[in-house]
Amino acid sequence: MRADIVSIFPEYFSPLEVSLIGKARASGTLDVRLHQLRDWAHDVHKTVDDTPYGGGPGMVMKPEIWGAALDDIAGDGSPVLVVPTPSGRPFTQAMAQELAAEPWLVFACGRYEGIDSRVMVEYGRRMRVVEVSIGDYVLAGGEVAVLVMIEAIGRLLPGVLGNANSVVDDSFAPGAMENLLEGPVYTKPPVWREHAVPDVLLSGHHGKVARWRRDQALRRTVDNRPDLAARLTGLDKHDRALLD
Ligand code: 6GU
Repeated sequence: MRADIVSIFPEYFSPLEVSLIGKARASGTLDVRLHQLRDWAHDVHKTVDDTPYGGGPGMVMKPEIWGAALDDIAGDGSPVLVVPTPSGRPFTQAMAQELAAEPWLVFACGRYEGIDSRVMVEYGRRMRVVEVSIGDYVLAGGEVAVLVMIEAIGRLLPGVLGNANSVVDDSFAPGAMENLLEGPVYTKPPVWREHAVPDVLLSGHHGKVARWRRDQALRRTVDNRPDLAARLTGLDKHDRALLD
């Protein structure tokens, strides 16, 4: 996958040099290209923003600068243009999976009050444009949201995770585990500061371990995410007893 990122703060993206994503880049699975938006601003102050029509607070990013940048980066190609914004569609595991199947993504990071809306209309004529929010809070710019999205997408690319961390068991992954949060995990020692690991995990009964883990996952989902618990399907009598 190729991922172009356009931002006035390309230095925000140094975390993409380390860990899983750093390795995916080194192996050629993921080709990240950073671009400084101001390189396409040609006035002496490299201005990228202006005051909003209709009045109001803040500044809006200028369409000509974004147009010049996106024309140069996309050329005659047809990437998916991802625009992080708190008013976008929610970023979910399903969206991460969809985007992971694309060969080329361009991330357009807005700052201030956002990018002039005509940019999304114009590029929507020649490529898929998706405005995406990573949650119900407001960040100062799209950079951190793009880090989140690239980490979620990058770990789904072929060969990035070993089989040991199969992505089919992920919380939120469409399938049998959909809408079920993962439960607690433990490692050695068996007792730490008087806290013992639950006996069942040391029992060697694989069936009992699986049942216990599922119960814990259900419990955690009900407690932490009642919205997800309400959408759980395929619950048996035992499960329902646990929810009441
Ligand atoms: Cl994608 N961008 C910004 N600026 N704020 C956000 C967001 C994105 N998602 C949630 N808050």
